[in-house]
Amino acid sequence: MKLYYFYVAPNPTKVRLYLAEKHAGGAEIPVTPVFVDLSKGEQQSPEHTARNRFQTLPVLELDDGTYLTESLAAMEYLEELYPEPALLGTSALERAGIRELERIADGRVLVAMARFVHATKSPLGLPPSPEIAASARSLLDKGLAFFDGLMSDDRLFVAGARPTIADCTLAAALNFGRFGGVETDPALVHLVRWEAAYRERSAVQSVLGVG
Ligand SMILES: N[C@@H](CCC(=O)N[C@@H](CS)C(=O)NCC(=O)O)C(=O)O
Repeated sequence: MKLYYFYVAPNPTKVRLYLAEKHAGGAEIPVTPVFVDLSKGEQQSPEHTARNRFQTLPVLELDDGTYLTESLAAMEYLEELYPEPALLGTSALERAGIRELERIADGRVLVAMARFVHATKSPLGLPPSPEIAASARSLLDKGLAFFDGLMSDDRLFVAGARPTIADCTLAAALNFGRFGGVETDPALVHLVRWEAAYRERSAVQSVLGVG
């Protein structure tokens, strides 16, 4: 398999974090990373458009030539093939809860963060938009406050005692924010504590420490 990715970009980063966590837990998933330079517009090339008509990253190319073009679909596919260590829970209820947290991290933090960064200091050169920035910031602040409250019980990871895909998505989002000049409000002490501890993990550093 191949994973088409770009450093920092949050959607490929969440899949790379997922793969690093699986690898650290002993899963040998044969995925070759392939760099696509978003800063040069390579996602719009005919080669990449043939992989993904929406011209985005990540893309997971399977050995039979199938392309998976949504980060969550890619992680769920790999989880079904390589269930250990479980990053998506083991019981139906646990899986539902983890999926719910991942979707909240994606919709209310990652997407909001991406909109905010692209409306203020776009690494892709998009024009600034104070209106988009204001609405994205409002959504983002609510999402961040949610996770701060969730983690006020001093849990180690977003969904409890073990890392899951929800950590991958939330960490990828905050990492992109840091890259775009968005620091997490220090008043969100539980979120700040979780992120600092999560970024200390060697699996995480192997992804976030590069680029
Ligand atoms: N829903 C998609 C979103 C993919 C996406 O928007 N990727 C961004 C990078 S984080 C991208 O490739 N942007 C390039 C562009 O829009 O030109 C997923 O979860 O994979």
